[in-house]
Amino acid sequence: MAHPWWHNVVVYQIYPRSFMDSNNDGMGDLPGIISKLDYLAQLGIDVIWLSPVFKSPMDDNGYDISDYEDIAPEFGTLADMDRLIAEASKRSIRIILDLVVNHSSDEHPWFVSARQSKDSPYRDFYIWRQPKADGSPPSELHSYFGGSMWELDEATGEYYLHQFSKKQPDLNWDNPAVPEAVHAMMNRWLDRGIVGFRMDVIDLIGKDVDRGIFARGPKLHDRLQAMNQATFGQRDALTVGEAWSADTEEAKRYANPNGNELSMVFQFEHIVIGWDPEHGKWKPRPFNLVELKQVFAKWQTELHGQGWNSLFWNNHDLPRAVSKYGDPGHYRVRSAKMLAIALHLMQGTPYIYQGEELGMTNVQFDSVDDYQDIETRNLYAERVAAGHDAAEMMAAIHENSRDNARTPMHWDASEQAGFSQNQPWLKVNPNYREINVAQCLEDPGSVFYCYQKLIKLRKAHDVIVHGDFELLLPDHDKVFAYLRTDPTNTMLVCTNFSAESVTVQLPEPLLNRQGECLISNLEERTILDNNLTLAPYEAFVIRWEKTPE
Ligand code: TEU
Ligand code: CA
Repeated sequence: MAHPWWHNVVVYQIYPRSFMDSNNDGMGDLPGIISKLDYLAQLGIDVIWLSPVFKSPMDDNGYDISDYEDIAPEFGTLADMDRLIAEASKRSIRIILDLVVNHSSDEHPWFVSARQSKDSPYRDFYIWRQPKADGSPPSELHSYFGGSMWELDEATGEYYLHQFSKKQPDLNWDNPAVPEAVHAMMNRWLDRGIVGFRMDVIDLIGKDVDRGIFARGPKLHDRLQAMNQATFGQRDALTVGEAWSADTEEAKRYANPNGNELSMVFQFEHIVIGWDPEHGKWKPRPFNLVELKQVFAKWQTELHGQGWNSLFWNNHDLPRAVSKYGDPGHYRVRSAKMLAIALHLMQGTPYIYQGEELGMTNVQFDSVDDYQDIETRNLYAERVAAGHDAAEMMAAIHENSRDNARTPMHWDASEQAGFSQNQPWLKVNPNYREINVAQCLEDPGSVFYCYQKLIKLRKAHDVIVHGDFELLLPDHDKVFAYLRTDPTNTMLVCTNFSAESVTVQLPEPLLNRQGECLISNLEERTILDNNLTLAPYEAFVIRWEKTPE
């Protein structure tokens, strides 16, 4: 049976404003990305997911699009985009774009027209409701970026809905003209040579506002099936939907192997278990490995053969993995490699977020004014005004602000990390002199070469792509170990998520058999004793031919 091409690829996410600045205006851009394609080819990735590069007032760094058909001038031109597609293709790298169609910018011509009059042909592209009798918003809903989800439009006297900032009005997917316009736009980009989309908050497009249903709305899957049929369905695309609301049952609908919706979704269960149920990311919970393993094992086993997983620790909204789950101080390199090994050898398509392959860390700016992210700034102001402790809020920002991921990429040890000759839009992380691409490329023991090897292993060993998954030692609070098996291979992945040495007992059939060490972050291991002692943050992988009885 032929498997889709995206089963054995690795995707690399680029956040364009922070990747590489070619013209020294302090902002990353498309020519900057083109200049680093050889680096990405050396890493070995197959696909680039480009965060939004479209025209935008940049209220949410491009997740507020004012023209889906054109490139933001700070990032370049359509000609640069064509050149990026062509140059990437020469290196066998394909591009997927970020599709942000739950909302547009309030500066999109559709919204500009819509707010001019209730009779505008675009009025119904957005979601308008009458104020309550006392003039207050139609409901109490709270936006993700602070304040009400409803904004009063003075001119026409109605409120419009925005789940994110008030400069991101939600599109009205109940109006058939909206999907029609979106599908046509998607097809134009596919015709231009991109191979798919990462779909921003796609689980929100089926919403039923008056019944208070936002995620997983009643029309969601119909709309995705219609989109699939009208656009990428015939094109052998890679599509990945961002779906914070997805559980495994839901993910099996999105990523059904018959292919009538999406290739896969980003689910976030492994992320939100690290947050407080009430205060969310602003009150992080201590990391609990047993819980994390349960979540991974559930997704691995339930989607096996019935869907497809995406594998990620990081993206542009999340803290750096080595800071969250590893030890960025004493064991930065070793724990970053351990995390890469633990993640990449599960079943699914791995995503690497720029800088993760260097073991880049979180940043701690002293002042909230050094943060640029709209969510961080708004929520800090809102929560401190509501009486939350400012110091506690700063600590939460240090742990979970989206700007942890967004500081400029570290290319070398020169001023501004080689990202720009000028002051970047967001300050660089001061640790760039030790952690950067130039250093990694010189050091055979760097995090970079571990990622490079993991990508190569995926191409060489089908058991990584298609093998069964079995969690070992489920109750161990420091060790994450699992088996991948197929009719001819057994692969053991064994990782220590702690700064202590730990001794474990692995199942009898694995002991004393000579195998091949596929990868490790300390010395090679080819055989297992009765009592296996793992060093702090040690990770290794052994493969045996034939399944043990
Ligand atoms: O993210 C969805 C989202 O809900 C984020 O706001 C994120 O969950 C938040 O940080 C949690 O506290 C997507 C994009 O990835 C994000 O960058 C955008 O800001 C957002 O949609 C709106 O387009
Ligand atoms: Ca620039």
